Amino acid sequence: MKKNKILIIIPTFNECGNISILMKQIIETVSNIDILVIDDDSFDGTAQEVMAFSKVTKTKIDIIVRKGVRGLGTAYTTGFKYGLKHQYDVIITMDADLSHNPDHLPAFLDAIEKYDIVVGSRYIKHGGTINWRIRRILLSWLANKFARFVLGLGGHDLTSGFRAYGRSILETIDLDKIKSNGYSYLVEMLFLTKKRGAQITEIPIIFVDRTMGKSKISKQEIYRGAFTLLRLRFFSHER
Ligand SMILES: Nc1nc2c(ncn2[C@@H]2O[C@H](COP(=O)(O)OP(=O)(O)OP(=O)(O)O)[C@@H](O)[C@H]2O)c(=O)[nH]1
Ligand SMILES: [Mg+2]
Repeated sequence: MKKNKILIIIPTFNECGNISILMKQIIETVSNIDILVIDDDSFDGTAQEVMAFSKVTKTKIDIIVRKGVRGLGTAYTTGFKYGLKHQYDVIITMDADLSHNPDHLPAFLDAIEKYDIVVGSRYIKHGGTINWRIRRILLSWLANKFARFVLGLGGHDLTSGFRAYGRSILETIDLDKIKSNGYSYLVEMLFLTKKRGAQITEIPIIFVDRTMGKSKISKQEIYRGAFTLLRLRFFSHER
């Protein structure tokens, strides 16, 4: 069966300079997709940019502006709930900062026909990163090693946010019970879905480090992420 109702969700915080470029590239690459932006009340005009863009395109673009909350994890949850409620078959997540190239989307759509989750991986053959600072390479490498070691997960790029999810696997998860709210959310998602027997595959992506806008990853977030994985390993009832 062809999975044909597709939603791309894009969490944003101050991505005014990037978001329209990304949406334009997406629309030029794949047809019959809808877009949902989850913006945490950016102060650089991201939401206004999205609304203005949505008026000049035929593609269905929706935006949820969350006030008084911040966090990548709960932004994803908001997006997944929207996707399930509106009967999408496939939900794709992408970063707004042009790190995730829409040219890869057709490969995601192919693979999601056969798998529950498709993860865009920088660390398999034909995958890679462009322009990465050494600190980010090290951090990403360490985060992956740590996640694999602590949780025993397979896969090579457990923190990649470029993914496609089939609706049925998302339906098995109680999204409100996901406790991570930073980058460890992505690892927790794989951990929980794996426990439910998800068929997960990786496809290669070339990740381009952001050139516009600011990074949102903080030291505090890194420590919290590591702690979250340990909590999942030792205190989760899901084991
Ligand atoms: N809604 C929402 N989106 C967020 C939040 N934090 C980050 N994002 C978005 O999530 C995506 C990934 O965040 P990035 O800052 O690019 O994180 P990263 O790729 O690990 O780090 P850099 O590329 O180095 O900046 C981007 O689209 C951000 O705008 C947040 O608190 N709320
Ligand atoms: Mg980024």
